[in-house]
Amino acid sequence: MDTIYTDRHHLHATATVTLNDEPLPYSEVPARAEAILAAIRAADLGPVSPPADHGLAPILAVHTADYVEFLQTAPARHAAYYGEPGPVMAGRDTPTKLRAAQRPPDADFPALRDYYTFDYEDLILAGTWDAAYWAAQGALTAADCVLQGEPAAYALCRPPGHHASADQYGGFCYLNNAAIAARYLGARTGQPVAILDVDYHHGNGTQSLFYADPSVLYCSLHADPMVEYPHFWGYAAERGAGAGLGTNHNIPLPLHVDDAGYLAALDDALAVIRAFKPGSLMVSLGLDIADGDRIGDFHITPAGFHAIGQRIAGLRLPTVLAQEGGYTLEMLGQNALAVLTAW
Ligand code: Q9C
Ligand code: ZN
Repeated sequence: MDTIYTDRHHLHATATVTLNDEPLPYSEVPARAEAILAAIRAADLGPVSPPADHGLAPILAVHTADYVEFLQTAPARHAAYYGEPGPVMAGRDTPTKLRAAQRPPDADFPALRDYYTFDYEDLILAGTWDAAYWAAQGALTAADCVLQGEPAAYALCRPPGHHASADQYGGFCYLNNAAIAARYLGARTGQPVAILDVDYHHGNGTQSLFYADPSVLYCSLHADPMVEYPHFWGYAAERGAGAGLGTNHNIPLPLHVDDAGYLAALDDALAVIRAFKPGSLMVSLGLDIADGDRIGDFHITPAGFHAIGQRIAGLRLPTVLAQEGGYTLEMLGQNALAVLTAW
């Protein structure tokens, strides 16, 4: 299988960031992608290629122009407002959960910063835009591989994407790599696209982007939002809207689910995808469902990951996989390979 990877993700790294003179704890680190890359190379999974530049157009087919401009300029806006460089960190003085219809004025940088995020844990660093841009290009380049006839391709994306909506970042995500590639696949093939999201967390950004779109099915297995991030989305009752009613399918799972419980739910998801009759499949590949993950609380073993890969590959759809979460460095390579070697 082809892997698309660039080391430009290192531009988004919080290692030197401090908060009140303490290092900032942050699990979404460059070593995640390095660990997966090393395993892919050691196992000789297939060629590793850099992304091709598809420009801004496919990104702007998913994200609003004002949001993209904000991500590009946030560090400079921060410096101009505070008189010192970033990092840009959301504050807690604006009611962002009650999303205002009105974008704040440019002069009110703190309000603008909080307007474009739905949580308080992410940073925009000087290199965040470039890293996110190239992650999205990686997903698009993996999509090109399947458009050219490969059965599957893997985008080793960092930062991840599935929490990012049209105009908000959060949950370590800035540009929604999977959504960008899914919309591109749909446009290029003229056929419906299914997105299967196996990350531990519900992909609220992806859901929101395609909620009323009947041409894209979003189907997600994730920890019950009643007890897990992102808390406000991911319930089974969220089924789509308007012409897209019925093309959103959430399967919340209890904490501590094991291989058998997960695979039974996955079979339900795959039946929904088969019934939708997509022309291609986008997989949001979160490895934070692993037993022992630093953030996730599921218990999927390497054998479980391989079974997950085999069942998804059994759909026999042209498949693009984009890396999402997964936080215990020691396990990422083995678990990624367990999935990818199923093709
Ligand atoms: N105390 C992805 O996996 N933080 N994002 C949870 C834990 C948010 C995860 C808080 C986790 C976001 C792509
Ligand atoms: Zn996750």
